[in-house]
Amino acid sequence: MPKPIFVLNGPNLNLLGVREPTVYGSETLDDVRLRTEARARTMGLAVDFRQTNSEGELVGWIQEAREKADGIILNAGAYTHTSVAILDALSAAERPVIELHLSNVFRREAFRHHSYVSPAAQGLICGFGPKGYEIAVEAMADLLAKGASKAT
Ligand code: CA2
Repeated sequence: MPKPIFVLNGPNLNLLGVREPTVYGSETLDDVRLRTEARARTMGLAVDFRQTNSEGELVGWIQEAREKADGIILNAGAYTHTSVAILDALSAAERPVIELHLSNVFRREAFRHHSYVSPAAQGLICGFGPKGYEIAVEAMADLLAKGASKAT
C-alpha cells in the first residue's frame, strides 16, 4: 500500500508571500502546498504537507515518516545550517530524503553554505523558488520507482 510523501517545512516558512518577496517570492506557503499536491496527483502520489517553527516537532515528524511515509522532502529552513538533531533523525528514517530550498543558498551568506541535512539526503534542489517543490516531487517519484529506501 503506497504511503504519502512527507513534505516538511521548517521555521519561518509560514511567512512566505507575506515578508521578503524579493528573496522568497510572492506565493504563500498555502499556494506552494497546492502546487505540490497538484504535481503529486499527476504522478499518482499523495503528499502530506506540513510546516513548523519547532525543531523538536520536525524531528518528531521525521521519526513518524519511518512508519507513515514512503519518502521525505525537507526544507528545514534555518535548521538546515544548525541541526545535528535533524541529521540524526534523517539518518535513522530509512526513507529517501530530498533536501529542498527556495533560494540558491550558495549565492547567499557563507553560513548558509553548510547543510547538516545534505549528508542524509539523496539529492539537493535549491534556487528554483516554489517550482523546486514540483521538481522535488518528480525526483522523489523517480527514486521510489527505482526502489530507493534510504539515502545512504
Ligand atoms: O531558501 C530556503 O528555502 C531556505 O531554507 C529558507 C530559510 C533560510 O534560513 C535557509 O537558509 C534557506 C528561511 C525561511 C524563512 O522564510 C521567510 C519567508 C518570508 C519572509 C521571511 C522568511
